[in-house]
Amino acid sequence: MDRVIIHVDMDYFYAAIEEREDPSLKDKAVVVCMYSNRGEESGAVSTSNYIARKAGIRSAMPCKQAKALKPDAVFLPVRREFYEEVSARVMDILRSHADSEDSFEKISIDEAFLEISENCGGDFEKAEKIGLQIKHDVIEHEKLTCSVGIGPNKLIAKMASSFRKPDGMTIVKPEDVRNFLNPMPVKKLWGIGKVTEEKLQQMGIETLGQLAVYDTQELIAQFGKNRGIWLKKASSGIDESPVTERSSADQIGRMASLKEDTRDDEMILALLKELVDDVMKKVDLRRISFRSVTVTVIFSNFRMVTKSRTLNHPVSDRSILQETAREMMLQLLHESSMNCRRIGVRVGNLQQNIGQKSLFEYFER
Ligand code: TTP
Ligand code: MG
Ligand code: MG
Repeated sequence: MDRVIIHVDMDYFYAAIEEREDPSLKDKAVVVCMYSNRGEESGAVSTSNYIARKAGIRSAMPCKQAKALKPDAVFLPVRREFYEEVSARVMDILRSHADSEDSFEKISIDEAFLEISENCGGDFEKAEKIGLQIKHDVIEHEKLTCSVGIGPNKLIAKMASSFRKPDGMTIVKPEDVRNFLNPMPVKKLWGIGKVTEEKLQQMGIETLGQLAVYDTQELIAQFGKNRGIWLKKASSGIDESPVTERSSADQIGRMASLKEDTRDDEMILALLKELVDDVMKKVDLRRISFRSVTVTVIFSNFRMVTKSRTLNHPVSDRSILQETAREMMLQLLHESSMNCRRIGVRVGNLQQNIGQKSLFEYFER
């Protein structure tokens, strides 16, 4: 029986909730802003509705810039806890369509994977009906729209859900995977960021079709073993990763105290780098990849704050860990002006690396 996976992503989630709560916002540009503790002038756009996007407003853009682009837009502050409640109810609806409790994986506040192989018996026509039912249920219970992607694995389902948005549904059958991926620019591959995109561009690789036929050994030489193999597999539409609820049990972390309580960012980042190096030593030793990164700060009054990020796919790359940890640490530090006492970094969602043997089993058939 073919695997059938659904990925659901809510449309302009925070802004859609705000629209639902206040019908007078309908037909207006709505921008939800994350204001920093330095006041309204220094916030970043969390998300915006599609009317605002037409004016060029994008997530992570400074709110000031958004205001300049669309002065008549309605600007609202993020109400994260409220959105979490809505998210929990949406997730319950989605979970109810999965094969079982274990066949469900929430990957962010507004998206999840569900395995429906058994529910549809591997039949993509039946899968389409389940997809429509999900959209119907979400509208009926939460008055929100979502976009649905259906495919033979998580990677394809994820890319399919963003293919038509908002309120879309895209079905990619196993036999259509190559046609779906081939014409796409490489940056559309789930898990490719700016750095990889630029490197691929320098190698003359623009589309996923080109990447899929590129020499594997050459990709490994350029990107390292794990990443090289991943690029080859993913661009060919292959992804065997299972749909599973995340467990936090397996983690590798390091914490340490600063020599003295301090707000010197350079000193804090230097210690963070040492901790990252220690964590990477263990990651290398155990030949594992990680998919989540968490940083922790304990301030001099013993208040503890943490920040986590889930990566698009497992990596065992020092520079990705270093960059991700550094970025989140700076975000945490900007949230308070108090001296820091202790900091920590940990990686989670661990999985064993693919060994040399399975590499050649896979590519020299
Ligand atoms: P997304 O699903 O990326 O975006 P979205 O739901 O707003 O819009 P789309 O229709 O394109 O899916 O993110 C979900 C929520 O996460 C989003 O509503 C707000 C929040 N978010 C941020 O706070 N900052 C960001 O940079 C992004 C991308 C999202
Ligand atoms: Mg969304
Ligand atoms: Mg999302």
